[in-house]
Amino acid sequence: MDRLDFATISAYLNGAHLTRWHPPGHEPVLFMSERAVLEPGKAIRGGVPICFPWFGGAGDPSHGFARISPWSAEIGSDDRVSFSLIDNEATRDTWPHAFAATFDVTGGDALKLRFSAKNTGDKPFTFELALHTYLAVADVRNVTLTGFADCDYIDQLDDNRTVTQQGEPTIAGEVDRIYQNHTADVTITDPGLSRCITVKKTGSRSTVLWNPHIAKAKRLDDFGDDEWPQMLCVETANIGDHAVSLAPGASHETTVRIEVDHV
Ligand code: TA6
Repeated sequence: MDRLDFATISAYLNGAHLTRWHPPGHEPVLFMSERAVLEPGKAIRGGVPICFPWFGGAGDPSHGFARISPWSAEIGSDDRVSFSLIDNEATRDTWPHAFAATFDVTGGDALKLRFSAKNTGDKPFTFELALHTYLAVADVRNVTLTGFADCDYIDQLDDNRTVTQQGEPTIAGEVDRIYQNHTADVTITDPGLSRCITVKKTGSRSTVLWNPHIAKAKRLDDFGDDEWPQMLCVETANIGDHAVSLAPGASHETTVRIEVDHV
Protein backbone atom coordinates (compact mmCIF):
# COMPACT_ATOMS: atom_id res chain seq x y z
CA MET A 1 0.00 0.00 0.00
CA ASP A 2 1.51 3.40 -0.94
CA ARG A 3 2.77 5.43 2.00
CA LEU A 4 3.62 9.11 1.87
CA ASP A 5 6.70 10.03 3.90
CA PHE A 6 7.63 13.65 4.52
CA ALA A 7 10.83 15.14 5.76
CA THR A 8 10.75 16.02 9.40
CA ILE A 9 12.48 18.98 10.95
CA SER A 10 12.79 19.82 14.64
CA ALA A 11 13.99 23.04 16.22
CA TYR A 12 14.04 24.96 19.49
CA LEU A 13 13.16 28.61 20.09
CA ASN A 14 16.34 28.67 22.18
CA GLY A 15 18.88 29.85 19.64
CA ALA A 16 16.48 29.24 16.71
CA HIS A 17 18.30 25.95 16.90
CA LEU A 18 17.53 23.43 14.17
CA THR A 19 18.28 20.00 15.63
CA ARG A 20 16.79 17.56 13.13
CA TRP A 21 16.32 17.19 9.39
CA HIS A 22 15.23 13.67 8.42
CA PRO A 23 14.41 13.46 4.71
CA PRO A 24 12.43 10.40 3.59
CA GLY A 25 14.54 7.41 2.54
CA HIS A 26 17.62 8.59 4.44
CA GLU A 27 19.04 8.48 7.94
CA PRO A 28 18.87 11.85 9.74
CA VAL A 29 21.37 14.25 8.14
CA LEU A 30 22.17 16.43 11.18
CA PHE A 31 24.21 15.04 14.08
CA MET A 32 22.97 15.54 17.61
CA SER A 33 25.07 14.53 20.61
CA GLU A 34 23.33 12.13 22.97
CA ARG A 35 24.70 14.36 25.74
CA ALA A 36 23.36 17.60 24.32
CA VAL A 37 22.03 19.93 27.02
CA LEU A 38 18.53 21.15 26.17
CA GLU A 39 18.07 24.06 28.57
CA PRO A 40 17.17 27.71 27.90
CA GLY A 41 20.26 29.85 27.61
CA LYS A 42 22.54 26.89 26.90
CA ALA A 43 24.22 26.05 23.56
CA ILE A 44 22.99 22.80 22.00
CA ARG A 45 25.63 20.30 20.83
CA GLY A 46 24.57 19.38 17.32
CA GLY A 47 22.18 20.47 14.58
CA VAL A 48 22.85 24.01 13.35
CA PRO A 49 23.96 26.42 16.09
CA ILE A 50 23.82 30.06 14.92
CA CYS A 51 27.08 31.82 15.77
CA PHE A 52 26.25 35.56 15.64
CA PRO A 53 27.29 38.41 15.92
CA TRP A 54 30.80 36.99 16.38
CA PHE A 55 32.60 33.69 15.94
CA GLY A 56 34.57 31.81 18.59
CA GLY A 57 36.35 33.85 21.24
CA ALA A 58 35.97 37.19 19.42
CA GLY A 59 33.54 38.17 22.18
CA ASP A 60 31.77 36.87 25.27
CA PRO A 61 29.89 34.53 25.18
CA SER A 62 31.90 32.39 22.78
CA HIS A 63 30.27 32.18 19.33
CA GLY A 64 27.98 35.12 20.22
CA PHE A 65 24.63 35.38 22.00
CA ALA A 66 22.31 34.30 19.15
CA ARG A 67 22.57 30.54 19.82
CA ILE A 68 21.64 30.98 23.50
CA SER A 69 18.95 33.64 23.10
CA PRO A 70 15.17 33.07 22.89
CA TRP A 71 13.97 33.69 19.30
CA SER A 72 10.37 34.02 18.19
CA ALA A 73 8.99 31.82 15.40
CA GLU A 74 6.24 31.75 12.79
CA ILE A 75 5.39 28.44 11.14
CA GLY A 76 4.62 28.86 7.43
CA SER A 77 2.41 26.67 5.28
CA ASP A 78 5.20 25.33 3.07
CA ASP A 79 7.22 23.40 5.68
CA ARG A 80 8.96 26.69 6.51
CA VAL A 81 9.69 28.03 9.97
CA SER A 82 10.79 31.64 10.25
CA PHE A 83 12.66 32.65 13.39
CA SER A 84 13.47 36.22 14.40
CA LEU A 85 15.61 37.96 16.97
CA ILE A 86 15.86 41.70 17.52
CA ASP A 87 18.17 43.57 19.84
CA ASN A 88 17.14 43.84 23.47
CA GLU A 89 18.69 45.04 26.69
CA ALA A 90 20.62 41.78 27.13
CA THR A 91 22.08 41.82 23.62
CA ARG A 92 22.87 45.50 23.81
CA ASP A 93 24.79 44.93 27.03
CA THR A 94 27.23 42.73 25.12
CA TRP A 95 26.92 44.28 21.63
CA PRO A 96 25.75 47.92 21.50
CA HIS A 97 23.90 47.76 18.19
CA ALA A 98 20.29 47.69 16.96
CA PHE A 99 19.64 44.78 14.63
CA ALA A 100 16.94 42.48 13.29
CA ALA A 101 18.02 38.89 12.52
CA THR A 102 15.88 36.28 10.81
CA PHE A 103 16.54 32.59 10.25
CA ASP A 104 14.28 30.71 7.83
CA VAL A 105 14.28 26.90 7.74
CA THR A 106 12.55 24.98 4.97
CA GLY A 107 12.50 21.19 5.24
CA GLY A 108 11.69 18.77 2.44
CA ASP A 109 13.87 16.68 0.10
CA ALA A 110 16.53 19.39 0.50
CA LEU A 111 17.19 21.52 3.57
CA LYS A 112 17.14 25.23 2.88
CA LEU A 113 18.45 27.72 5.45
CA ARG A 114 18.43 31.49 5.12
CA PHE A 115 20.00 33.88 7.65
CA SER A 116 19.55 37.61 7.30
CA ALA A 117 20.78 40.46 9.48
CA LYS A 118 19.62 44.07 9.17
CA ASN A 119 21.15 47.15 10.76
CA THR A 120 18.13 48.88 12.30
CA GLY A 121 20.22 51.45 14.14
CA ASP A 122 21.81 54.77 13.22
CA LYS A 123 25.47 53.68 13.22
CA PRO A 124 27.32 51.10 11.13
CA PHE A 125 28.30 47.75 12.57
CA THR A 126 30.30 44.68 11.53
CA PHE A 127 29.25 41.13 12.37
CA GLU A 128 30.55 37.60 11.96
CA LEU A 129 28.32 34.61 11.29
CA ALA A 130 28.67 30.85 11.29
CA LEU A 131 25.82 28.42 10.64
CA HIS A 132 27.73 25.79 12.61
CA THR A 133 26.22 22.75 10.89
CA TYR A 134 26.90 19.31 12.41
CA LEU A 135 26.54 16.71 9.65
CA ALA A 136 25.96 13.05 10.56
CA VAL A 137 28.37 10.51 9.04
CA ALA A 138 29.02 6.80 9.67
CA ASP A 139 32.75 7.28 10.31
CA VAL A 140 34.48 10.58 9.59
CA ARG A 141 37.75 8.72 8.94
CA ASN A 142 36.23 7.12 5.84
CA VAL A 143 34.47 10.08 4.19
CA THR A 144 35.71 11.74 1.00
CA LEU A 145 35.47 15.51 0.78
CA THR A 146 35.48 17.79 -2.27
CA GLY A 147 35.38 21.56 -2.57
CA PHE A 148 38.44 22.60 -0.57
CA ALA A 149 41.42 21.90 -2.89
CA ASP A 150 43.91 24.79 -3.32
CA CYS A 151 41.96 27.03 -0.91
CA ASP A 152 43.84 28.86 1.87
CA TYR A 153 42.71 28.17 5.42
CA ILE A 154 43.47 29.48 8.89
CA ASP A 155 44.56 26.54 11.02
CA GLN A 156 43.05 27.15 14.46
CA LEU A 157 45.21 24.32 15.79
CA ASP A 158 48.50 25.81 14.62
CA ASP A 159 48.59 29.36 15.96
CA ASN A 160 46.10 30.49 13.30
CA ARG A 161 48.73 29.97 10.61
CA THR A 162 47.53 30.37 7.01
CA VAL A 163 47.98 27.18 4.97
CA THR A 164 47.10 26.30 1.37
CA GLN A 165 45.01 23.12 1.14
CA GLN A 166 46.92 20.53 -0.88
CA GLY A 167 44.38 18.25 -2.53
CA GLU A 168 41.21 17.59 -0.53
CA PRO A 169 41.26 17.30 3.29
CA THR A 170 40.96 14.02 5.13
CA ILE A 171 39.96 13.70 8.78
CA ALA A 172 42.61 11.62 10.54
CA GLY A 173 42.84 13.75 13.69
CA GLU A 174 41.42 16.97 15.14
CA VAL A 175 40.64 19.43 12.34
CA ASP A 176 39.68 23.05 13.03
CA ARG A 177 40.10 25.18 9.91
CA ILE A 178 38.59 28.40 8.58
CA TYR A 179 38.79 28.24 4.77
CA GLN A 180 39.23 31.70 3.34
CA ASN A 181 37.38 33.27 0.40
CA HIS A 182 35.67 29.89 0.06
CA THR A 183 32.47 29.86 -2.00
CA ALA A 184 32.58 26.38 -3.58
CA ASP A 185 30.03 23.63 -3.07
CA VAL A 186 31.22 20.99 -0.61
CA THR A 187 30.46 17.28 -0.96
CA ILE A 188 30.84 14.64 1.73
CA THR A 189 30.74 11.11 0.32
CA ASP A 190 30.00 8.64 3.11
CA PRO A 191 30.44 4.97 2.18
CA GLY A 192 29.21 3.86 5.58
CA LEU A 193 25.78 5.38 4.99
CA SER A 194 25.96 4.96 1.17
CA ARG A 195 25.21 8.62 0.64
CA CYS A 196 26.64 11.90 -0.49
CA ILE A 197 25.78 15.15 1.26
CA THR A 198 26.18 18.37 -0.73
CA VAL A 199 26.39 21.80 0.90
CA LYS A 200 25.72 24.77 -1.41
CA LYS A 201 25.78 28.35 -0.17
CA THR A 202 25.42 32.00 -1.11
CA GLY A 203 26.43 35.11 0.81
CA SER A 204 29.29 33.36 2.59
CA ARG A 205 33.06 33.54 2.01
CA SER A 206 34.29 31.48 4.96
CA THR A 207 33.79 27.77 5.53
CA VAL A 208 34.78 26.15 8.82
CA LEU A 209 35.72 22.47 8.88
CA TRP A 210 35.79 20.94 12.35
CA ASN A 211 36.03 17.59 14.01
CA PRO A 212 37.19 17.40 17.65
CA HIS A 213 38.69 13.88 17.41
CA ILE A 214 39.54 11.97 20.60
CA ALA A 215 41.20 14.45 22.96
CA LYS A 216 38.89 17.44 22.41
CA ALA A 217 35.80 15.21 22.46
CA LYS A 218 36.83 14.11 25.95
CA ARG A 219 37.10 17.77 27.05
CA LEU A 220 33.53 18.58 25.95
CA ASP A 221 31.02 17.75 28.69
CA ASP A 222 28.07 17.73 26.26
CA PHE A 223 29.76 15.45 23.75
CA GLY A 224 30.23 11.69 24.16
CA ASP A 225 33.83 10.48 24.13
CA ASP A 226 32.97 8.02 21.34
CA GLU A 227 30.78 10.34 19.25
CA TRP A 228 33.48 12.17 17.28
CA PRO A 229 33.58 9.66 14.35
CA GLN A 230 29.86 10.25 13.71
CA MET A 231 30.03 13.94 12.87
CA LEU A 232 31.71 16.58 10.76
CA CYS A 233 31.03 20.30 11.01
CA VAL A 234 30.88 22.10 7.66
CA GLU A 235 30.03 25.64 8.67
CA THR A 236 28.74 28.31 6.31
CA ALA A 237 30.27 31.48 7.66
CA ASN A 238 31.64 35.00 7.32
CA ILE A 239 34.58 35.30 9.69
CA GLY A 240 37.54 37.66 10.18
CA ASP A 241 38.46 39.30 6.86
CA HIS A 242 35.08 38.16 5.55
CA ALA A 243 33.05 39.69 8.38
CA VAL A 244 30.11 41.75 7.07
CA SER A 245 29.80 45.51 7.62
CA LEU A 246 26.33 47.07 7.45
CA ALA A 247 25.49 50.75 7.19
CA PRO A 248 22.31 51.88 8.94
CA GLY A 249 19.33 50.34 7.15
CA ALA A 250 21.45 47.83 5.21
CA SER A 251 21.03 44.05 5.44
CA HIS A 252 22.92 40.92 4.39
CA GLU A 253 21.71 37.43 3.57
CA THR A 254 23.43 34.06 3.74
CA THR A 255 21.79 30.89 2.39
CA VAL A 256 22.63 27.21 2.63
CA ARG A 257 21.09 24.36 0.67
CA ILE A 258 21.89 20.84 1.88
CA GLU A 259 21.07 17.89 -0.35
CA VAL A 260 21.52 14.17 0.27
CA ASP A 261 21.71 11.47 -2.41
CA HIS A 262 22.19 7.69 -2.28
CA VAL A 263 25.50 6.48 -3.76
O1 TA6 B 1 33.73 25.90 14.69
C1 TA6 B 1 34.82 25.24 15.30
C2 TA6 B 1 34.92 25.71 16.73
O2 TA6 B 1 35.28 27.06 16.81
C3 TA6 B 1 35.92 24.80 17.44
O3 TA6 B 1 37.08 25.50 17.80
C4 TA6 B 1 35.14 24.29 18.65
O4 TA6 B 1 35.34 25.11 19.76
C5 TA6 B 1 33.71 24.34 18.12
O5 TA6 B 1 33.66 25.56 17.40
C6 TA6 B 1 32.63 24.19 19.15
O6 TA6 B 1 32.53 25.34 19.93
P1 TA6 B 1 31.48 25.29 21.16
O7 TA6 B 1 31.54 26.64 21.79
O8 TA6 B 1 30.11 24.99 20.58
O9 TA6 B 1 31.94 24.15 22.03
